[in-house]
Amino acid sequence: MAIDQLTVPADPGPFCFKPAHTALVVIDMQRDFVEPGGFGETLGNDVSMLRSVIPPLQKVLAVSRSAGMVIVHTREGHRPDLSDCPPAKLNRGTPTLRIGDTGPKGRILIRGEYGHDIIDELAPCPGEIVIDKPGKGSFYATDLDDLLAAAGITSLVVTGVTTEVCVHTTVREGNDRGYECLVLSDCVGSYFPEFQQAGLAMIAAQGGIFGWVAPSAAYLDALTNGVDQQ
Ligand code: TIU
Repeated sequence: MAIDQLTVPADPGPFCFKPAHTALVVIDMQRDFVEPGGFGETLGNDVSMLRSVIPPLQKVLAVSRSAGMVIVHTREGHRPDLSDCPPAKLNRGTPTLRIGDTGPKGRILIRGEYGHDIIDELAPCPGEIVIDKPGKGSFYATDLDDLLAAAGITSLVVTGVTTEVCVHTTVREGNDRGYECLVLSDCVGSYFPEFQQAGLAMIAAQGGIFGWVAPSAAYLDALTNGVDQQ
């Protein structure tokens, strides 16, 4: 019998979800953000800050796959001719290398380059959805909403990097589109510890203004031991 509804103890209250109608979303776990020589490092960040999410995320991916859930991976990046990169993004800040420049892992944040792809530890399996997005949010200028609707998805379990940038933007976009979003606190990472803390607090504040927050252990416990509540 298929599991109907499960409950995860979460902040600000229980998160109820049906695995058959829930997608695990893994945001931008690309070499460009979590390995040296990529976009994240060119912005002046210590990319080792993000690596703690990899082991718990591997476990979450494995158990979610076993449960037969829809899996979505996203990648932030641009066409080789930069036609989808607005000047406002291209010229922002004072990075050591700009988007499109050649770094040790290929052209920074460009589709098809080694640095743009997802890290080996979290590589997508055949049949999983991979969304290439030009912005911070996973819905802007992508067909994610259409794909989720076609799959009957109403809830999202959100993971990846970075908490206050692409994770937040995606959760806000998803929440506005009517998806119930659970963010797994140890499976999202920031280059800034204070933003990690504040970013998670902002999601669950005001009765869950954008969604719910829980550690991955609570989600995994529900998926593996959860009582079917029909
Ligand atoms: N710089 C930063 O924190 N994040 C991004 O630019 N993109 C994502 O969050 N993926």
